Amino acid sequence: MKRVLSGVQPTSEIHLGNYIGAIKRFVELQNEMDCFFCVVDMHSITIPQDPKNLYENSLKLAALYMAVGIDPSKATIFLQSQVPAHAELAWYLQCNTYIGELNRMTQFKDKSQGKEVVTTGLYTYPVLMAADILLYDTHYVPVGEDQKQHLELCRDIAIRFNKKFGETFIIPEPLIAKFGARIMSLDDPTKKMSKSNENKYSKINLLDSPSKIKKSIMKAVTDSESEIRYDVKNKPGVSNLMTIYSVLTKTSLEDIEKRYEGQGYGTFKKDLVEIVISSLEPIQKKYKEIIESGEVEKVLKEGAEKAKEVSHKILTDVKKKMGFVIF
Ligand code: AQP
Repeated sequence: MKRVLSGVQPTSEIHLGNYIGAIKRFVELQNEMDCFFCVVDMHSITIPQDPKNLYENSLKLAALYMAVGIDPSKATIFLQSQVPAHAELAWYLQCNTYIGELNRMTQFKDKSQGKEVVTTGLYTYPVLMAADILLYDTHYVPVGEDQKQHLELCRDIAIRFNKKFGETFIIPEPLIAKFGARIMSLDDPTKKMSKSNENKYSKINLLDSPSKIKKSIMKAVTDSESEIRYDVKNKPGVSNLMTIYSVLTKTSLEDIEKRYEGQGYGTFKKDLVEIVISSLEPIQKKYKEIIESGEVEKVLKEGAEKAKEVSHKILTDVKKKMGFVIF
């Protein structure tokens, strides 16, 4: 059976971009493949985190994984920091990664820009991500479009390692959706919807209240026309809202265009508000039940055991190939 691994950072609330670009697809994949879904808490400390928030957000994200429909009896859910092999393999891989490669990472350039101090963790983050993936003999990695470059680096590192030390790693393939892999910010549709955007109306979080959802969508930047037409270049705001509409209702873009022909943005936005609220309502209800049940920690403990077992085999192989003494 082919294996899938992916992760989300527990940096703050999980938004619709994370959901449509990645997490929603995790649920579909769990029925077809052997899936490992990780809360990548170690990645999140590449930028400063308040310890209390990190703790709470990590458990919240695990509960959200389950609330969207990831079933712990089908897929392994775990915390990255509970499996020390991630950090260990990251070091071995760092010693096989070049500074020039990391210098080319656009996410590092974006996230470090204008900062007075930048940690080495932010710089080497893509190598830790490569370790996360390679540690599980992963075939497929479902991610949003923004992770494409990191996935390419992961593949380059794996190919180089295999050439140098002999066949060790499976070369993973990214699974990037043809549609919805880059949900844009509601306040600026030329930028991706992002956790770090300080404008709370730039995004819709999965646990947002109906009134916050309504306000965010009604305030969403569109254009000076009134036509509901999918045209990313000339109408990025409307096209982004249409993408969300289309993914959540499984309606084609052509059908949306027909449905709203001759109607203004107001009607379209009002309908979208209802669609988003009703799509998130069952997730929010399930989330509440999961939190109240107290089952999250049990799921994470069992997940970590399974993840340790699988990763230990690959890590041992890596160490042997590199010449480390193993008793
Ligand atoms: N806007 C997006 N559209 C589609 N997919 C997205 N992803 C992130 N933003 C979008 C995908 O969600 C998964 C988890 O993301 P993450 O938390 O690991 O990474 P991130 O890029 O740091 O998330 P944010 O929200 O964009 O945070 P900041 O503000 O730090 O930049 C990944 O598969 C990602 O591709």
